[in-house]
Amino acid sequence: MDTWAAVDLPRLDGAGPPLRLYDTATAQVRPTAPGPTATMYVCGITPYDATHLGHAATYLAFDLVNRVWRDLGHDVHYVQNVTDIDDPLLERAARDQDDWVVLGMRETALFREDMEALRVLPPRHYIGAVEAMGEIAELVGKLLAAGAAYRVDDPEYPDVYFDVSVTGRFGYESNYDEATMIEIARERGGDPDRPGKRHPTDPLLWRMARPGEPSWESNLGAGRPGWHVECAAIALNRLGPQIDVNGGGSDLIFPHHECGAAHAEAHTGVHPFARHYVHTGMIGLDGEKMSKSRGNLVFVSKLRAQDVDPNAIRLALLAGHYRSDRPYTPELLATAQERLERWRDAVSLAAGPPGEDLVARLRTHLADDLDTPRALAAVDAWAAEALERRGTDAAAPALVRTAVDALLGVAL
Ligand code: 5CA
Ligand code: ZN
Repeated sequence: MDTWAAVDLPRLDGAGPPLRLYDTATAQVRPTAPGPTATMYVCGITPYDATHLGHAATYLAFDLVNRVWRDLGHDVHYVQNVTDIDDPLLERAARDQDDWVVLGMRETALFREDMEALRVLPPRHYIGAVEAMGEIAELVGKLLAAGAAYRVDDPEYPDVYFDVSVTGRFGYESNYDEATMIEIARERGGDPDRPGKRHPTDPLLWRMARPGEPSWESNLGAGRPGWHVECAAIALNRLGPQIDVNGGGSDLIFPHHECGAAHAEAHTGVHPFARHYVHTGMIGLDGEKMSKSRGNLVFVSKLRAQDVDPNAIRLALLAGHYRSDRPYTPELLATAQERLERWRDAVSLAAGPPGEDLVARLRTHLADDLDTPRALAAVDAWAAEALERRGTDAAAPALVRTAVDALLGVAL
């Protein structure tokens, strides 16, 4: 698929400390240690509805990972998928008497526009499940051949499942016990009670064609893939057997990232698949997680249509720490708009307090598990001093404008 347009990324002199991120698997904030090319796979949208502020917050967090790594001089190989065939898409299309292909294309196009407006650096590869169908089926075939997968004993629909016991490590990513895994799998699209499975948490790899459902021909028989193997195949084939960051919202910790990691590791023998499993908190509205299925959504595109500056949306979502579940409120956006104006006023002055110290603080705070609340507070402090005319450094406003652009992605 086409990715979205590149965003201008200015260079800053010098460098900050290495990026440290919280890793779900080891439950620790640990330094990332990428080579010259850092590799990141972030799960993309299921395009049955428009981008809401929860999605945006998640992609903004990984955009900061991208920006901090680039500021440290790494090249970043970033891959994202689009789950353009899955049950939720088919259900929504049926409900609205829409064509699932058209629905997926329309919402993906809108997502790209939203990401571009939010100044999110595009992934190098933006891959739909449908276009990756051949490679997904191939990975399923290899897992079957290796004995890591099996067919359920169902004469009508001999679907293919992954055997979670093969790696001997299932559960290492989420750290959930089996009862918890079963419970969560049931809530999030799994089928722990299906007869014929070896373990309740074994995830679907290939669903044989059902009447009235889209399907693709393959060596496995006509059908369509399970969800986790889609991401495992797309990531492995572009980024290799081990990646620096595997990312998504906290609702992907289990089963999605646990299963994706198990698929990859069963295939390659390389552990861990990701050096860091990084998860963002959920954005809520009126006390509930913002989600397509609940319908309590604030869409990025609606805010844009109301002429809200996307830089203010960025600041609103970066005002909280990426790992905390946090509510969205109209006040959050109003505060962000005021902050944006203050920052713009400050960088428009002829002089300000020296900017080098602020650049160092921004780098330090972001390197510390993306501490955006403190990073924003540091810019606030510089802007307040500048607006009180307490600085005489004529180069400072331009330097701060560049740093806020490069590191926070906010155009002043
Ligand atoms: N296509 C799959 C991943 S392969 C999927 O989860 N799609 S999604 O459209 O449901 O979500 C896209 C991303 O947004 C995921 O990382 C998900 O964890 C994140 N997300 C969904 N709702 C929220 C929310 N309320 N707050 C923060 N992030 C969210
Ligand atoms: Zn995914």
